Amino acid sequence: MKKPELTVVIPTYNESKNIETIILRIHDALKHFKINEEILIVDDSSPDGTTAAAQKMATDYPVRVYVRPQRVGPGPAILDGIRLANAAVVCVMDADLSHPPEALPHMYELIAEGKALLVVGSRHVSGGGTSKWIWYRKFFSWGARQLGKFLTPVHDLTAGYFMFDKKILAGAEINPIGCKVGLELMVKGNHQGKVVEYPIVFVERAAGESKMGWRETHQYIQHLLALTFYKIRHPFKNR
Ligand SMILES: Nc1nc2c(ncn2[C@@H]2O[C@H](COP(=O)(O)OP(=O)(O)OP(=O)(O)O)[C@@H](O)[C@H]2O)c(=O)[nH]1
Ligand SMILES: [Mg+2]
Repeated sequence: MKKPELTVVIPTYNESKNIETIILRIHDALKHFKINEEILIVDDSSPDGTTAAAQKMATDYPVRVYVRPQRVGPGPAILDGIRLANAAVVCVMDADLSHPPEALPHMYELIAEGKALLVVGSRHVSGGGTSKWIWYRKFFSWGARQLGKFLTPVHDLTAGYFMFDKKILAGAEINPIGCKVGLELMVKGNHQGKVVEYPIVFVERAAGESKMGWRETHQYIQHLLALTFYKIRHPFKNR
């Protein structure tokens, strides 16, 4: 495999219904812009055959599959993916097609042209949005954003779709509580404020089941508290 310019890390658990489509859409979107990618699937031994479905795709597409022995949550899977990425630029996205792969070349361009070190696929800037969210989900999402305003100027701080130059990891202690690795990078990454929000429309998952619940909400609140203490100790970071 030629050295990739971009590694796309996808944590998976029971995503066999989505895996083929997400890989095809990522590859098509990037091929068009002649960007060499590596798609790194980090699967927690899903019982539904996600690993086998991803390995099958690896014969025809630049796919690597890393299998972890048991389910530990998307956060640790994403960190493993980042650690194993071969490219200098890394993107993290979900497998359930909520994050449009067609945004990838545009996000990559912002980094390649030196305009950003971290790009957030954002639902909360002009041109971005969410489809079909019921009112209480909108309310919780709004509440979560209000809690985090002190931490970062980024509007979509719970974004699960983000891309960064690995340089921002140098000397940064990336250790999120839960799955919000993007938020951890916004606050602790060495990006010197070079963060751009690229608008995306978040699409509801069509196949497979959501794995998010109260445990994740609880972890998110703990994570916000930990980052608040971090911010108090490092008030000038990325200013
Ligand atoms: N490796 C790994 N991946 C996971 C785990 N739990 C969830 N994921 C993956 O993490 C990504 C996000 O999970 P989702 O269930 O879509 O969470 P969500 O987007 O907050 O919730 P929905 O909007 O309801 O889909 C998906 O690609 C999941 O397959 C896990 O325990 N291990
Ligand atoms: Mg999802």
